[in-house]
Amino acid sequence: MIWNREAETMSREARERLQLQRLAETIAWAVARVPFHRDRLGAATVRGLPDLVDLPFVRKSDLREQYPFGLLAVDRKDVARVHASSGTKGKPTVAAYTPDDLEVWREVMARVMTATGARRGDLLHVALGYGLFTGGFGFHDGAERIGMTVVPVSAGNTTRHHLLLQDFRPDALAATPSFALHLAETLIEQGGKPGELGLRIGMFGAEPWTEGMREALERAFGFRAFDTYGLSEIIGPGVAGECEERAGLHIADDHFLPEIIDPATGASLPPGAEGELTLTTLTKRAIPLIRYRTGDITSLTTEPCRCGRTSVRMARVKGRSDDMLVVKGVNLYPSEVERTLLSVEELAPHYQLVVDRAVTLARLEVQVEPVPELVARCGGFSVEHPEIAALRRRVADRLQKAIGLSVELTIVAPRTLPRSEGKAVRVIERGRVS
Ligand code: DLL
Repeated sequence: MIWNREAETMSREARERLQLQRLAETIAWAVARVPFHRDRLGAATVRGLPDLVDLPFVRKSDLREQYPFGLLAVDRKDVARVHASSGTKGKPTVAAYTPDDLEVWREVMARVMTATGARRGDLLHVALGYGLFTGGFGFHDGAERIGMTVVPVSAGNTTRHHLLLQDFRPDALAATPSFALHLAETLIEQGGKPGELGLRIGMFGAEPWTEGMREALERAFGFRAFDTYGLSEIIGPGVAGECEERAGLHIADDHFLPEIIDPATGASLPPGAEGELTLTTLTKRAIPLIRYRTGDITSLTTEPCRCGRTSVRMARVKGRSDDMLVVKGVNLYPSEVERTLLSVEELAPHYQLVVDRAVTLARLEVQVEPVPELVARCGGFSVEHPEIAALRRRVADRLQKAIGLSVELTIVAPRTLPRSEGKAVRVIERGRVS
């Protein structure tokens, strides 16, 4: 099913015409109302989409400098809702919405959710946080737009989730991949069976995850899992999402214009090349953003999708450019380690990277838990047990081949690594001098 056939299947030419018209409107709107944009864009004229590359970027630091309302292009009184990022790395970045912006958000979320096979009457269990975080409200509003029955459980309180999942028997679950895994694991410990909850669809996002994680989630719950992408600065979840072909995420590019740039030089990169995703809002009125550098590493494709949607698609996000680790001169994203770990049957999908910066050349330790079946077979957990010791050597070897770096691999006892209730923290830095 396609939610908005006209918008989602329009021809390339019609789409580009619409994008150009909306881009010109957005620039005019921003320049007329926001000193920050006026100073930077001045009399910029965009005659064609390729002219976009001549415009300056907006960075997260610009948003912080304009905190809280410096980038508003409407009167504060015309803002219907405010969200914000968690602000773990400084002041939060503020997202604001006019009533029309909220309409756009509902529309793009309705598209993303319909693309997963969700439909009117399906019951959706929302296990994403409600509050300043956009996850809970984004899925909630989109589901109501489709006519789904929404259960707004929010994140945290695992026992409450178990009860409601078992009693309400939802058709779909929206969560971060790491929290969903935690829900499955704890439910099994309580004697429950996640695979028998009757869930058909899992909608995931808000953090990087791999195909291996998708398989682990699908094995545990017996549903099909879909990737949803978004960020609060642009709108929240709903910027892009997978359809049932699961061959990349369809970007709602009639509302958000994507580009890929080289994160080091800022140069524009062609379809297929991996780089940093940069987005321009085409319909946002409260805080329009032109060439916003998301920090997310991915690639784009304009190849047609079998589902019939004609939008540009983006690959799964590999990670944020600022989450990239440089260990002994090798660039590494946590998701690359995840990919290798999750291809090993005896390992559980619970891992953590510990980077020790106290030593001159950063050292990387990968900590990972074994599956409970292995521990049971070994008669309890011991790193010295021959099976666990052999597993350690085998995985260290595989990692070395996959990422080109010899890492210290530690197999830790089951349930020792922290579990996530929202976005998982995959990297722990030790000895960082700030
Ligand atoms: O995480 C919005 C969201 C909520 C998306 C629920 C999907 C589902 P922020 O808190 O502003 O917004 O964080 C945005 O999270 O720049 C990416 O680095 C990361 N991210 C979001 N979705 C994905 C994904 C929400 N599907 C930041 N894969 C983004 C990988 C993702 N990373």
